[in-house]
Amino acid sequence: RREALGRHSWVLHGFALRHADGLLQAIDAIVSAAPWRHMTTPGGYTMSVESCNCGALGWVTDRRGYRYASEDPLSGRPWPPMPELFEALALDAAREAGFAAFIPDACLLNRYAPGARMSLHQDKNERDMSQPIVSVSLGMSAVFQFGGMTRDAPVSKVLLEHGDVVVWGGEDRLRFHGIMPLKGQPHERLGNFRVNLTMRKAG
Ligand code: MD5
Ligand code: FE
Repeated sequence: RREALGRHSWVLHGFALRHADGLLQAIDAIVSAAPWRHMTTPGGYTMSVESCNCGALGWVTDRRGYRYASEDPLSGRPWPPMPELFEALALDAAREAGFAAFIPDACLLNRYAPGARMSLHQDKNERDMSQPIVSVSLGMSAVFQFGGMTRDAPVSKVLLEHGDVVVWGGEDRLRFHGIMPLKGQPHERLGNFRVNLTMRKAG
């Protein structure tokens, strides 16, 4: 089922379900090389989500700011490569949402435990804003907040469940968005966690 979120954004319900096992295996391999860590914002706050990256570029934040980096600051080594399954799924989902030939070079993995959240923000560290963003939700359900072009614009709420894929492009790419504090039942596969993959063309 394809649900319109905005004029250029879609929730593809259950789109990643048949790949869940492969995705979870690939995630285990990634975090054994680039472990989950709480990053620090430029303002000095520790993020409640734990993050890591795979692909040529990875999104990082610390006291110096937000940016994309080709190496993991924890190890000084390149991020683990993007699994072919991630790339294929992103390309398929983007095509389903009307964006041809999306080739991501960056995948941010976010892990939410109960209470973890992501406050309203815009994604604007990427070079080419005409490229869409594809996100894959796994594990516990979360309430996604989809806002407008300013922080104070009204926000709609959408439940994102295990296997859902969301594609944002065009004018919706720069909307404010966030994740409400995680709560609810543990997931049968992931227990007390939600994991989100955010695939982007960053460079
Ligand atoms: C998450 N992550 O569930 C979300 C999924 C992030 C982040 O927001 O920056 O790590 S991606 C949601 C998203 C991405 C790009 C644009 C929009 C939403 N949008 O315009 O609403 O961990
Ligand atoms: Fe974001």
